[in-house]
Amino acid sequence: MAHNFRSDVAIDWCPGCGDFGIVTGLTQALTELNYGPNDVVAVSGIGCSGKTPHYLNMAGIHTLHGRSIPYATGVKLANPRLKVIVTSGDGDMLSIGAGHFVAEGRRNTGLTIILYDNEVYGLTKGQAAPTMALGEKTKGLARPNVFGKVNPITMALSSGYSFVARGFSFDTKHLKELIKKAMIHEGSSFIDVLQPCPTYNNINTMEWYRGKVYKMDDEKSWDPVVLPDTSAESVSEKFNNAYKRGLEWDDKIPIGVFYDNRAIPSFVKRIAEYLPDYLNNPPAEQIVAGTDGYTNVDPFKTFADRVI
Ligand SMILES: Cc1ncc(C[n+]2csc(CCOP(=O)(O)OP(=O)(O)O)c2C)c(N)n1
Ligand code: SF4
Repeated sequence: MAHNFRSDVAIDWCPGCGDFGIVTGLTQALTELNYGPNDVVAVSGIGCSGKTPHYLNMAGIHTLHGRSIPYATGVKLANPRLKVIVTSGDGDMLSIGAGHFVAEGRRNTGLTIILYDNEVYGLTKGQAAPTMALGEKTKGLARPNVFGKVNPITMALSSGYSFVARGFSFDTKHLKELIKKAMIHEGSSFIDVLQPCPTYNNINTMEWYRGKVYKMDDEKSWDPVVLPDTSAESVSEKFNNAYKRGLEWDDKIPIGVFYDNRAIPSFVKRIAEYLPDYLNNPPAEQIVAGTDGYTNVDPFKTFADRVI
């Protein structure tokens, strides 16, 4: 029988919050991919979005503000067989966590990062998050936003993420399909999910998004996939097309897959190339202590063997 990924914990998000649609899309994707509770781990930072692991019936870690990626990287590298999902707010990921976000793009570890993008810091009462436009004034702000905005899509592309997509939390079916694609992607995947925060953001509402989002996947000519035999010229064309689409944010906002490069080896694969036993005997499965409780690990030998 398929595992039920929704936990019994009562959800305390506000009515109408876009977070609900993300959890629905995520749990449906995990079920359709036939994962069991021991196949996946969810890691979050701090924020309304950070509560997600509590609502999932599987292993999860609610970590420090902005630090979900380092924790998730540790989980993935300790046991590369696990699928590791990061659920994080735009404040958590792109403000305090921005350095980790960029570093993860370069590594391509194999995490699936889901950005809960509501343009505000929901949990701390509606301050401007890094995705809010300069001069915007939501009801949570005393004065118009004085900061410029970052663009999560172009930021992910420039950081090196090999799978970059955008979904909308009120199109759960479409989001579920994006999450499935992201999870089977070998390298790191990033999905920017547009979601309303009805409590603090009265501008980017469900209706506002509904009137603007369109699906790139509906266009027959849109092909974001790079395979190992794709020519260098075509790779740069696909990347440039993705970047150009990533800049669209006016009357029309694209959702769907911007870029899906399957040719870049994941960090796990790169490590396995110089530590031949890594995948057969990953750190999480090694016996690190004897029956006396003392460590078996000899760091001097480990480094002598592995570091040139
Ligand atoms: C080191 C640190 N700095 C600041 C905070 C306060 N804080 C808690 S949640 C949060 C922002 C959450 O916003 P976002 O990531 O956009 O998530 P949302 O609540 O909108 O889902 C902040 C600044 C904290 N908990 N820890
Ligand atoms: S404050 Fe906003 S983001 Fe947080 S639960 Fe309420 S509606 Fe959702």
